[in-house]
Amino acid sequence: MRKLNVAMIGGGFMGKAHAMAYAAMPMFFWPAPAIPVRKVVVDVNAEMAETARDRFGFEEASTDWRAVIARSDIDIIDICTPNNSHAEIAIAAAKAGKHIICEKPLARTGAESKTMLDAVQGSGSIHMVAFNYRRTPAVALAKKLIEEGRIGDILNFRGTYLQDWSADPDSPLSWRFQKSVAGSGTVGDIGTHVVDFARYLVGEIAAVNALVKTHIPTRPKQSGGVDKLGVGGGDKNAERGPVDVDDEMLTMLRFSNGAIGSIEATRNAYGRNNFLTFEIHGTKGSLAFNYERRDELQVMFADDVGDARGFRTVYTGPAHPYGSGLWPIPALGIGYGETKIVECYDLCTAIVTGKQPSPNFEDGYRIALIADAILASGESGQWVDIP
Ligand code: SOE
Repeated sequence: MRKLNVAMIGGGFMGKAHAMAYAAMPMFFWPAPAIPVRKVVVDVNAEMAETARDRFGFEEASTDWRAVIARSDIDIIDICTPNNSHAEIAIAAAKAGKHIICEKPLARTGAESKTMLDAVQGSGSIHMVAFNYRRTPAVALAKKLIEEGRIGDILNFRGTYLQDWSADPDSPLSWRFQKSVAGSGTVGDIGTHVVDFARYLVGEIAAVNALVKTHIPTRPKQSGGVDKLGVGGGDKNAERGPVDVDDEMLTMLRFSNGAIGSIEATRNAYGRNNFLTFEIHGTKGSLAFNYERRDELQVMFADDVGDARGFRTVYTGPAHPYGSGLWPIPALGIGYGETKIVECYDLCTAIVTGKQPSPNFEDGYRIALIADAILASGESGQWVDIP
């Protein structure tokens, strides 16, 4: 069976999820499209790189991503670093003809994302951007039902991504609050996951009209090399630094196919943890999903008989997308880790078949343009067309 040597750049929170997927993917999907080999992990200093090697099961550790990209034995460059380094690493990887998976959002802006798209075009690289939530079987099932016409023509998409890890004004100044590193706040970090759902399930977004707000203008600075998220993560008495990104967004959407919709995203919604949802209304029925109950898809068909009309709960399992590789009966449950295992399966399948996966850098670029338009509309108060 073909082996694919992986070099993972960044051994933090996302590195953990990706490393687990490399190890577990062939355990779930067998025969696997290929066996990913955890070859080398790169981190910012030798201690962190060695720790990541021991913890995540890589053969080697390095602090020099350029030298790793130059190696002829590496097939996949996996970018798990903060947003400001995605472009430089991806462009170097594309020049070296490597396959690339890049954490989301693709980059800080549409213009920066375009440099990455230009680099992969014609390079022979397979490229993927890691919007993993569309790999939840219930979300893929929604896509299948829509494609089969089971809810008719889509009229409306209503999406949310609500979290509360930054609701406390004394929670630490993660890089996610710094424009130079992150590009934007909720818009890029979590709003883009919902934009990915909207494009995947409904179609291209033509225009947005948004409200964008920063509620908490300063936060305590962090010390140490490891980024801290949320309550209890830092020293609330530390010197405070500026937050120069948004922490809440709300936008109306116009889709190219005539549907309309909305997206709300915030990391300051006390009581909401990973409340990533959509509700979709079509001419023949409706679908609703909530990631906090990610095994379930709520489905309503308008032609159900009168006294049984209403949403039904479909628990995903072997009969549903990716189900044959996951667990043998419905409702055993999938988690965040399984979405990454499915993502890894789709990446390896793309590499062995030579067909670009989705979402790829083209999708990442389109999503970045939509994020730019949301921010511009938040500034101007006007509808903004997506170029
Ligand atoms: C923080 O909001 C975060 O870690 C996001 O960056 C991820 O994309 C999301 O999956 C979980 O929350």
